[in-house]
Amino acid sequence: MKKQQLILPFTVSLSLTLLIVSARLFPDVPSWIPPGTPRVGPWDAFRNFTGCRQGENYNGLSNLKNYFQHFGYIPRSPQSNFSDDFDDDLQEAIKTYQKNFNLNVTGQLDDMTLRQVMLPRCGVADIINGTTTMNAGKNTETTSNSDSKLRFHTVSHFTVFPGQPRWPEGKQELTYAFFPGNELTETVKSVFATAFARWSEVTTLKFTETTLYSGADIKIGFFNGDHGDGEPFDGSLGTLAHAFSPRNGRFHLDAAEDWVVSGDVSKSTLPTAVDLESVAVHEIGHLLGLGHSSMEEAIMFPTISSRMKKVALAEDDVRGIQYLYGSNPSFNGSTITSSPERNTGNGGCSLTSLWSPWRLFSLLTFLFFHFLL
Ligand code: TQI
Ligand code: ZN
Ligand code: ZN
Repeated sequence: MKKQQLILPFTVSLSLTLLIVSARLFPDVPSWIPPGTPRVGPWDAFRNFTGCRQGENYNGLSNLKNYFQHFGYIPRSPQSNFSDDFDDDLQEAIKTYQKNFNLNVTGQLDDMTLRQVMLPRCGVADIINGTTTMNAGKNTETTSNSDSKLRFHTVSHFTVFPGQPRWPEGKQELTYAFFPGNELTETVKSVFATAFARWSEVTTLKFTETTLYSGADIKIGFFNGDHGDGEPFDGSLGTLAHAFSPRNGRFHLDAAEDWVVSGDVSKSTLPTAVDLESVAVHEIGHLLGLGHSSMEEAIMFPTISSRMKKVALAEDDVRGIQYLYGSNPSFNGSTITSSPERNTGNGGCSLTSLWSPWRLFSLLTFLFFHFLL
């Protein structure tokens, strides 16, 4: 029942959107975003702040402070109107940001820093309640590598949750189950199985599906909006999914996304298409105890674009999961590449920052048919 309610209008409007797109507008994606075209992001104006100096005042600098506040680098305060002064708070924010993104920690608005700022990114803050999920919260020397000789050669970028929660050591086998109300097809379930296999390949963990939802270690479900855990979903894009740290096991996906289950997501005509396996691999990392990584290739890096597929674990993800659970004796590292399967499809749209007429159009078409049917 529920499945039909959810999926039918969805597929109908989806296919109509696709039809309209190919009939009235453009045959496929590359024709409207030519390869190599620099995409104009909402934060492009920040380019003008290159070289700004501390202690001086620059028109519009408060917008940059808002950006840093949004992502957790400047604490929220009751008086929220920022000045255009390059003050100490801003400099501290820049330094922490530079640490998190592996930039030279200069506290200056240099070219590389502003380039990073202007990139599309995940809408979720890097620092929540004063705790950074990335580099800056830790001391590179005391990271995971116990072998002191290796310290300077293998700087790890992965993170774990505070207190290093993980699944019990004696428990090699974790069960997962799908929320029965979703009535997912075998094809959808197999995407999760593949995603789990990517992590079990490199550790001694095993994942098996069980039909007993209430008794499963990991509970997977697609939900809309407010679904009772205090972390409501927000419709298309924005938050795509969330998973809790061990040993909670809840793995929720936003039912309102245009999930791509199979096929080439980069060829999708929908700018809002999101690759299910890519998100599943990332969320499973959280379920197992990994936080975000500051290494761009990593599955646990906190940015992914729509119409992008990124499913292969990077070395950093492997180091992270093996730090928590040890390695799989039969894993020889051969499947790990330092440039994992990533597909930017030259037009990967930002999750949070694309308000093109195109997106508006498809959104409206979607809503139109959604309510019509
Ligand atoms: N969901 C966030 C995420 O999974 C939720 C989140 C933020 C979170 N911080 C967390 C979950 C810490 C657990 C622990 O990162 S999301 C990406 C990414 C999202 C984001 O919908 O924004 C992916 C889901 F990292 F690429 F941006 C999947 Cl892959
Ligand atoms: Zn939830
Ligand atoms: Zn994440």
